[in-house]
Amino acid sequence: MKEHLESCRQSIIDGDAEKSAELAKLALEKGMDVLEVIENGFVSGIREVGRLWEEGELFLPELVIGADAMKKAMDVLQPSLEGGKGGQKSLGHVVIGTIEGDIHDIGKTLVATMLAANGFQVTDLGADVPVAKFVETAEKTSADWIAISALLTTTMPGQKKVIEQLAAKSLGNIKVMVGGAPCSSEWASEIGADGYAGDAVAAVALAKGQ
Ligand code: B12
Repeated sequence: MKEHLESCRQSIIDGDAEKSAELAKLALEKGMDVLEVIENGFVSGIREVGRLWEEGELFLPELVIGADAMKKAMDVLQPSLEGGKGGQKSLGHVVIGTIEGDIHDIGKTLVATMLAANGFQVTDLGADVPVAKFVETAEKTSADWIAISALLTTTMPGQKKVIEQLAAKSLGNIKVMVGGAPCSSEWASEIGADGYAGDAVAAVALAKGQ
């Protein structure tokens, strides 16, 4: 198990998409815990890529190649996370997306998948989503939650703008959760969000009110 996780991590650092997809398939065949493979294998790899890039040891094209390898592995694993949502009564409706100016969508998609797998109806608006689009969609669909991802310090203020637009339209009943690497519970309180979660499992617990 440990060795496999280490190989998964390394395939992302190496930017080897063929290998990462193959290791993801192998993990499924071996019946490994998919969430553990994602978090302690592939996610650990992409975070290391980010760290190496920040330290100037990798260049932007290598960051892009690492992200591509990550996506290929997620494409293989995501369907098995989706199991179990059929037939369940919806626990609520969540409108999710990555805020405008920000194209990071790996974590957001993982959160969306986990919410859907745990019985929420999810409308995924994708990445680089305008503030007004979050508000309009949530209003139209009578959503319970808006979940906003931001991975850049420069795009985090967009999360606050969504909350301000909701208040301006008297839609304060729609709850807002925020997340993404630079976010925190302090940030959530500062902007008046209803919650912050650091990973996809915590996001599900938050939406369930746990
Ligand atoms: C992969 C990656 C990319 C890929 C993105 C590919 C894609 N389609 O997503 C590419 C190469 C395109 C990219 C581009 C850029 N990137 Co980038 N990128 C990353 C990297 C390495 C990993 C992000 C990732 O996917 N992590 C894996 C996922 C699973 O984790 P996660 O996103 O954190 O999500 C989890 C939690 O945060 C949480 N979560 C996430 N969203 C939400 C939402 C809600 C509501 C909740 C509750 C929870 C939640 O749950 C998730 C699952 O556990 C990070 C480094 C890092 N440590 O985050 C840098 C990083 C985010 N990037 C960075 C930068 C600067 C950029 C660029 C500006 C680089 C450039 N000069 O062009 C561009 C920005 C482009 C843009 N306009 O958005 C910086 C940001 C610095 C900052 N403080 O603002 C980072 C931190 C790298 C660094 N260490 O400097 N990047």
